[in-house]
Amino acid sequence: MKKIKNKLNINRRNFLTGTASLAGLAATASMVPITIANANHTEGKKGLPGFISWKNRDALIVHSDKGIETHRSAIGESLITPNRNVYIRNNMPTMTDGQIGDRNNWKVSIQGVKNPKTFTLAQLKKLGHTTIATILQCSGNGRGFFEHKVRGSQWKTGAAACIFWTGVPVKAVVDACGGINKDAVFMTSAGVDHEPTGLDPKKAMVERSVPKKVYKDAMLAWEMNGVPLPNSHGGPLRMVTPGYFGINNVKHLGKVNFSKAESSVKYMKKSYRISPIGKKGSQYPSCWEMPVKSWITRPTDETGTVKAGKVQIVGVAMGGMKKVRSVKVSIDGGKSWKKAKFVGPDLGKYAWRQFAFEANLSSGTYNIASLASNGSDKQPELRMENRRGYAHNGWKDHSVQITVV
Ligand SMILES: Nc1nc2c(c(=O)[nH]1)N[C@H]1C(S)=C(S)[C@@H](COP(=O)(O)O)O[C@H]1N2
Ligand SMILES: [Mo]
Repeated sequence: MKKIKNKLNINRRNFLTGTASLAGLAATASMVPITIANANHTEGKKGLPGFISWKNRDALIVHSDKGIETHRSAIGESLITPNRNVYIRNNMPTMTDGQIGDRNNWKVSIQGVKNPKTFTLAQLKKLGHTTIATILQCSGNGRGFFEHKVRGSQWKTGAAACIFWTGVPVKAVVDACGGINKDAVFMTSAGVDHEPTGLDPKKAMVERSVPKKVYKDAMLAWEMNGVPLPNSHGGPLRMVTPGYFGINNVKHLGKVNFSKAESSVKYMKKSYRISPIGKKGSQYPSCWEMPVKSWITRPTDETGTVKAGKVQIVGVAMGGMKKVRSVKVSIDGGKSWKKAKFVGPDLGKYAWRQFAFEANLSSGTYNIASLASNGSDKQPELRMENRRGYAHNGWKDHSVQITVV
């Protein structure tokens, strides 16, 4: 890690060439990421932040330069979400090429194993190679439907994507280190994107603990949908925790530690806790496993006028930790339901499936809803009220209102 740190330290100066001082930045820690992101990234074309100017502006809704979601209609157009349409959620600014340096020389240290080791990306590539499809979904996806005043990006459905990752299974890395320590309870992954900011790591480091068992399906990914992992998505290396909310998929991965205790950083202890409105604290459940969920992607109020006759109702459905088994569609706001058909290939239990339902609609207004089941659980009608608007999978809020002419 030493070499990377040195590089980052040089770059830290670049952050501070403006009027801000390091002490000043630290004093306003909660506001800093925005300030730094602005200083670091020039305004890109078409109103996209410069660090993602290569993305498809038309498919995206820009909440801030740290929160950019995919339009509902854009998600439905393909089973795999193309990189140019994938949402962005940054707690810290995306690392630049200069901060990352030679990608093959990127280092990740593996701890809490029999023989702790640091691997370069080039070395990881020799340990194993696989590709899996998973859903990356922000814990706050659907926050925009909550009615109490919730802090954070007001995501509706677009802080989610289905992605092919290529990398090395964590299991292969662990085996190369002689196995996990017997007393480990968590797999704790840390990003190094906080380093260039010079902020207090306890407040700024994205370090996430998940139950140790997650390692069995997890991977260290260097490719996303067939191209080297873009910086904005955590390049050159990120943790992928299938079935677990976005935050656990740590970008700019610098360390994986099989630890006895949960990480004590803010992003573990304080944030991403599902607590009742008005309450907070680390005793509440962390945003870990994703629940079963689905939503309609076409037609929506974004897709224009719907003509009377045969209408293809299309959407995506995910099972969470289990394979999604069935989806029902309602065109009368949930009074009656009919089974939809899955279409396209099944990319495994951690990917979503597209579904289609053909309805014969005469002119009028319709409330179209979808309801997915994974065999054990199905979507509830209503959201689970909680302080930060996490884990929304209620079908009612996710329904769409359309007018047929
Ligand atoms: N190192 C690091 N990892 C991170 C984040 C971050 O800011 N820094 N954001 C997290 C959150 S909240 C989400 S939802 C996903 C977003 O991934 P994306 O920007 O590639 O879509 O990355 C997670 N991993
Ligand atoms: Mo997130």
